Amino acid sequence: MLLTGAQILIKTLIEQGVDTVFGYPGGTVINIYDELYKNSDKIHHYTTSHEQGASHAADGYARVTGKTGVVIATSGPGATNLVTGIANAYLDSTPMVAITGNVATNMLGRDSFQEVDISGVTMPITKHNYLVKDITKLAETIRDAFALAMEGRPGPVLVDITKDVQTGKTEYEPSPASAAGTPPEISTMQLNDAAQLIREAKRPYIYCGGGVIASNASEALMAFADQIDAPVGLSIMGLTAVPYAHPRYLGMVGMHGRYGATKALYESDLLIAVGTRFSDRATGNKVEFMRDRKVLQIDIDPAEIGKNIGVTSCVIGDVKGVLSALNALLPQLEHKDWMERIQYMKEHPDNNLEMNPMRLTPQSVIEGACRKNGDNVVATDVGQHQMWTTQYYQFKKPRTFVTSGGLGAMGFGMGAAIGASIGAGFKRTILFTSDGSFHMNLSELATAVTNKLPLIIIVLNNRVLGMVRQWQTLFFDGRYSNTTLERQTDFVKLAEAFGAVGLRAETNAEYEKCLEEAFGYDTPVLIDCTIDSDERVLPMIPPGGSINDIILR
Ligand SMILES: Cc1ncc(C[n+]2csc(CCOP(=O)(O)OP(=O)(O)O)c2C)c(N)n1
Repeated sequence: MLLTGAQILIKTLIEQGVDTVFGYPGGTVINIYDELYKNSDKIHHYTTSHEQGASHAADGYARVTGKTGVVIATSGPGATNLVTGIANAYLDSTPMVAITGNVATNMLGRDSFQEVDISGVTMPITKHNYLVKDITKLAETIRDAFALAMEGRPGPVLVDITKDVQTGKTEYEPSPASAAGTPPEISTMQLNDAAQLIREAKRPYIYCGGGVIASNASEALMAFADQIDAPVGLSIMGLTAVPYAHPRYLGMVGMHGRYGATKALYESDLLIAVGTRFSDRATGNKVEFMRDRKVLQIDIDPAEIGKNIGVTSCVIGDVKGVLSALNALLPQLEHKDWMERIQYMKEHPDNNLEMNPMRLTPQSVIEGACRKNGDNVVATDVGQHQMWTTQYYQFKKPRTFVTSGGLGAMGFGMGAAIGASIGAGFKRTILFTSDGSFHMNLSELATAVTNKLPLIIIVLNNRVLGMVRQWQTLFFDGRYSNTTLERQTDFVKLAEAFGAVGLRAETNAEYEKCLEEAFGYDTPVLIDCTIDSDERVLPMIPPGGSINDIILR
């Protein structure tokens, strides 16, 4: 079959099972968009307000579905607008294929109109990227890109396709979807060593990250925790791997983690790290973090072993496979005293937040929405509201929390919530955001309205860049440099201007009424919640600190 490059691209996307893409048109992808138009019964394209929003939407879609998210952008500014989304996917290990157009091959490298060397720009933030200059390589490149995005530790792959490749013609041979690469074989020696360490441990502690979710290993993890009789603390990316209500759940570890989760980690004698990369936000002072405990690291990515934390032992492999193998190898273990101590730490967290119950507090905002939302999807932006969500939202199922964990990109939320809602089958999705983050990509409200998405956007409006302000309060003697923006934006009117419903709450009673109303709509609703500018996220371990430095009040 003789087809154009643009036709081959769409055919190969359909081969890969892609039925949803996010993006924004432009001159160097106009041929691709023409083919999308002709194939709109097979692939639904969502046009966002900005390419950054499209890249975050592809990310949110991938996290909720477990499939690879796809985003398309034109050359030059379209491509560079994807960079934050690609970096975000890289740091949070989200499978993504980003497709960009570029100028014709004979115009490359000449500073042509809208030309940017996007493969060069994204080299450090992709698993791999391709510049396709030869049409005969196009189909196999797309297939490789999908295989690579999912293989081993997932991540983003970029394919930059020159204009002449899109318009040229070549033979196309259909092919089945790329097979998900077989995970590396698990070493029996490593398994035996790990089992030995676990048997010897008196106070084992499981610390799990996003790898557990990526590997769909939630059930295997809970079975493992039961079998070795250990509690589970989580990184931000690991949240949802264990339900909030599970007796072994301790919550998030680290700078803004739960007190009990971090304290118990420090009291453990064996830390079993599962699918996590030991981000500095989680570990704080690495010397203190390591003191007096052995570390067993389980990860599919060999490059992660010992990268941030020296380990006693490791097992390289798909997390689900490793946990099941360990379960088969180990007897039922019991750590009665340790688990009693854990229970005590969980029930006696010295972290009473000084929130005034007469006002609308972050806790009441998040818990109120949680009570209503059941087990639907939650997205956040970045800042204090993100951390309050990790603390108070009672997640029930994996793949229901979409947040910018590694990059911490303000502006992530709107795009991510859109992609997540679409991925979950147009399901109700709550976005917790704040005035700073929301200002960054609020134009995506238009996308949500156009597509009639059942989003509830809850703005924890403290009228400041809260998280930075909190640092200024604690470490800069209250010199609030540029965190009090004094913007006059009326979020209710703004929502209405975009065609969404806008509601406002200043008290708990008003908030309850707003929630009641919001859950009655199946189109976007924004609730502007007034909270105090000085609310803090506590506990907090200062950067580079340890449990000894924890701030509780
Ligand atoms: C794109 C981007 N720019 C700057 C920052 C640095 N930063 C981290 S948190 C924060 C404040 C966030 O303010 P807001 O969105 O209002 O949330 P709040 O902390 O008030 O809940 C800033 C500026 C960032 N994370 N991302």
